[in-house]
Amino acid sequence: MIRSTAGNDTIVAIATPPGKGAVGIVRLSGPRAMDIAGRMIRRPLQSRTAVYTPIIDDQGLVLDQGLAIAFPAPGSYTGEDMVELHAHGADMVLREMVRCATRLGARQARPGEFTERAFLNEKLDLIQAEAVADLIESHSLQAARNASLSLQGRFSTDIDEALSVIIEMRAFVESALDFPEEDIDFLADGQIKQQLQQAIEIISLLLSRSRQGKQLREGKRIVIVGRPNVGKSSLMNQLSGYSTSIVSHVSGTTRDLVEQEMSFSGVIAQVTDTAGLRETSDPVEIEGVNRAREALGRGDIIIHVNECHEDPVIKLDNLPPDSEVLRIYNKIDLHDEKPRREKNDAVEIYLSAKTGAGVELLQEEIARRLLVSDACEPLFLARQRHLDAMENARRSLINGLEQLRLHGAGELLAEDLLQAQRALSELKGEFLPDDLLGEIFSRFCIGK
Ligand SMILES: Nc1nc2c(ncn2[C@@H]2O[C@H](COP(=O)(O)OP(=O)(O)OP(=O)(O)O)[C@@H](O)[C@H]2O)c(=O)[nH]1
Ligand SMILES: [Mg+2]
Repeated sequence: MIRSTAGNDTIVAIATPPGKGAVGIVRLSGPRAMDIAGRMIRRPLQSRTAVYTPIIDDQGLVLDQGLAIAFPAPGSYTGEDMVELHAHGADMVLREMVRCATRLGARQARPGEFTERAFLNEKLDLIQAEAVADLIESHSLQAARNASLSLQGRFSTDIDEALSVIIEMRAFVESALDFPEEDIDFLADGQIKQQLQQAIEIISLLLSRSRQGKQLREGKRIVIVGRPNVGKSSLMNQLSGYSTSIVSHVSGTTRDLVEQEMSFSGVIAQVTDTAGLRETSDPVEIEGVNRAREALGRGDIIIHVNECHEDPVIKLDNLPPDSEVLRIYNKIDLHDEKPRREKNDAVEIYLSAKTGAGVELLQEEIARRLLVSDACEPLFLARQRHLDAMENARRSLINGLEQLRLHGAGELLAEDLLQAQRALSELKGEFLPDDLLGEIFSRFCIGK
């Protein structure tokens, strides 16, 4: 199936990140890629071979000296004729190379357009295309490893396995509907029931690996909460290593959410400092407290800060169901306490956000919780779109099982199977409307 006519123009973009670098790469893709690049080096390109060459603009000026490599269609990343021009990593030169290519007839690529063309030319399915973006943006080695497996088609194969079971069932059910006189007894046969259960099982397993993978892809959210003045912002600053949040002896200093990305043993997480929780009549602080409660409701790890020997410890409500609370007893320096970790109804850590004593105990606890369990099965770095599609497929199959139980089989089971197949096919990018595809690729970086 040709997904759609991929671009029939030629696109160009810088493929390497902005800034200074040893090497910078400009890529061209499309029917005129060879012609335009050929005019920029004024010598023959060689297929899949690096040619050392001056790179020359349309006025005949040498821009740089570098390499040109041609990848003829269809054996290229996009499936079209492609050329890479490797120059030195100087922004100005690379931008001028792009301008020169556009003057010669190429068009500046949109974000993700190279990968979109790869998808449209069926070099990748949508899951693999999204894995490209995930690999580039991965926050940890574990995430990168799993993105790479998706890119190699590991997850697509799993979806195909579920799809093939569904398609087989559809063929059976549809033929029974077409030839009712054959009177295929679904219940007695038991095969459809078994296959339905098998498909539900495959998808349930995929869903659980995907939920964990989604967390790995997005990074967990850590929220610091507690009463005013207990040292939340001081702790935030200790964790980040610099003065992210304002600290003062005045109760109610923090009003807004203060967010900071931090790395714990190489795994990135989003940490949020919040306003102290208390009843107040100050309208600005009320808004701050509301925001703090909302943030609390979104947290994966809640750092509940209390002052050592303060009583009573306030009870947190609105905790998300799968969240974990780490209870901190701060300001041990004022109470002659030693830094330590205890385990009661929650993990409790005694520390001083002022001196830093005991902060490493908290960092260890956080790091332990950030690592998603390394199951033997790889995780799928899912997006919400994937989870929704799998949920829909699973729901349709469960409905189908119910139909089978109540009515033997029939039109409704056939419809459920069709819906399940459609949901999984959409996951791979088939039957997706163009605007949704456009939106998915627009989140990629330019040049990818
Ligand atoms: N001695 C001592 N003082 C601390 C410690 N942690 C914080 N403080 C002090 O306690 C006061 C409040 O600290 P903050 O970090 O601003 O507290 P907060 O919980 O963010 O306060 P709000 O934003 O008002 O809710 C400041 O004067 C800090 O210097 C600690 O471990 N030991
Ligand atoms: Mg504060």
